[in-house]
Amino acid sequence: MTSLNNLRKTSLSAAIAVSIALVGCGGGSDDPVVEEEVVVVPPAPTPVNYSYEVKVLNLTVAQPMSPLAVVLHNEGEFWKIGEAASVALENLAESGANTDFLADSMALASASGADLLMPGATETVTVTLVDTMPTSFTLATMLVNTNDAFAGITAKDISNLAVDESISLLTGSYDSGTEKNSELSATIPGPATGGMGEGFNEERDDVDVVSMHAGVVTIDDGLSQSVLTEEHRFDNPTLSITITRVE
Ligand SMILES: [Ca+2]
Ligand SMILES: [Ca+2]
Repeated sequence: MTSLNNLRKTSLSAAIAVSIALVGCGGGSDDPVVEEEVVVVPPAPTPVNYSYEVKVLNLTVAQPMSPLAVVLHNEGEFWKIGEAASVALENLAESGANTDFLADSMALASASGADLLMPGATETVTVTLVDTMPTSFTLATMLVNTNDAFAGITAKDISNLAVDESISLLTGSYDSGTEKNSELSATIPGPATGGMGEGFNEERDDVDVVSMHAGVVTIDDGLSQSVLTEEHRFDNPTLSITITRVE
């Protein structure tokens, strides 16, 4: 019994020694070596949102705008005056479809308007980029009672925009240069033709460079083939845009 008691005491002493080593970081040469791997799991970083509310007012008399295409990016321009439009821009400017434009490889985040933006109407679109601060802002929309006119702005610098700060601007309109401005009923997809005119086609029968739009002629100014009237003119700025950083 005595030896058994001694063994128990010895075991108890060893157990105490282990506890000391663990708790007190004893490290004496007689202590048993106890290595415990401590895995430190850092807390997941909180995602940082860079979020922008984009408020757009259609300033025209009778030019509904196709669903807004809003893009945050860090490089490039989505069009350049004097250079050919991308196919995605051609599609947007001729038919109003924005899917390919929003999916451009330069886009880091994008958002679409819900529907047509009617004359005099306002829509707010929110677009958010996570963990990367965007430097550039692009917005495009088709004037749907035209052959291939679009309005918007590309590569607007928003890098200095702090939370709760806004940028307001007016934009004019561009001709994508991809469809002749015939103003024929068969070529205009908007309500001026009851939506019966053609949208996108692959042909480029215009000058094939983007320019500021010279405006429509209309039947009221003597273009007898035109399905458009004086109310479809857009000689003034066509969009009022306010970009507010909200996060
Ligand atoms: Ca054109
Ligand atoms: Ca075309």
